Amino acid sequence: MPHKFRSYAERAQKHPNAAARALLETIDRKKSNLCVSVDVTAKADFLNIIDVVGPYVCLVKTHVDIIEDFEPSIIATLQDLSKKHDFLIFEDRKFADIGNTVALQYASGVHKIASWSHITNAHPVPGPSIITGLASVGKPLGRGLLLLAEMSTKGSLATGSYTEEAVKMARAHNDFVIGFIAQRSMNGIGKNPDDVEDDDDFLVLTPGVGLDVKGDAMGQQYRTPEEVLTAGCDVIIVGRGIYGKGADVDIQAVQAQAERYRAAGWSAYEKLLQL
Ligand code: 5FU
Repeated sequence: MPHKFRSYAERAQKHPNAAARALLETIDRKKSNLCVSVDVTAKADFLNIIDVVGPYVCLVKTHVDIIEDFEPSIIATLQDLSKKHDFLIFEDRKFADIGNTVALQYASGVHKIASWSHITNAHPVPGPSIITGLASVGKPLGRGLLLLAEMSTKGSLATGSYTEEAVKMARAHNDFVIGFIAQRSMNGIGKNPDDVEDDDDFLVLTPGVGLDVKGDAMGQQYRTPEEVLTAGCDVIIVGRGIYGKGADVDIQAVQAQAERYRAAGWSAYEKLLQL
């Protein structure tokens, strides 16, 4: 691939999308390419974990629909924590319906995702209308969208021409689509390799990251931060590797793991910068 490795700071200066710029600037400022995925079901655990990992992350990823005792004040507190610790918010909603429906799901209902989530994501399976639908809500608010071009799970169907079509859809809507959930760089995919005229600058956020285990019992597959960064990904997404697997959250261990993954992600990036 003809693309030269560029620093987060350099990319931040040139990126046309406000949400992408904000994320790249945050990564550079905090020296963290770590996104923590906070997949816990109790409000207290959710907010305690975010308060503890906040200093170590550029982004907090949520699945708000799994919180048992959800109430709108959780969002206000999440926004306060985002300001206190200087991170952005990514609701991992994985929209997958027709444009009209996803626009309603994004703006309305109990969660009103568009009003607080800087970044969200969608499956490209319905075709470009899913982007148009979400953009009608998100673009005026300065939000950014990621397409799921690949997944981390064993046997994922998002491969080959599906991935390539996702990249083409993103390229055609790069005022709102800032990048992908994927397992490697998506820049240049589906283009003539000699065509360096209009370089892509898609962000790649990558789940399936773990330092201690290679997978779980339900098809998840893990790679190390170094493997992921070397494959051209920009942000490592870590869930259970940081907040643990037991019913009780050990908040000191969570803090230690967040710092461990931040350091691993950042040293992998620094190695690439020096090549
Ligand atoms: F799109 C994807 C994907 O391909 N794999 C994922 O694991 C999303 N995820 C999410 O990342 C998943 O929904 C979890 O929220 C998180 C990974 O959590 P883990 O505990 O690190 O496995």
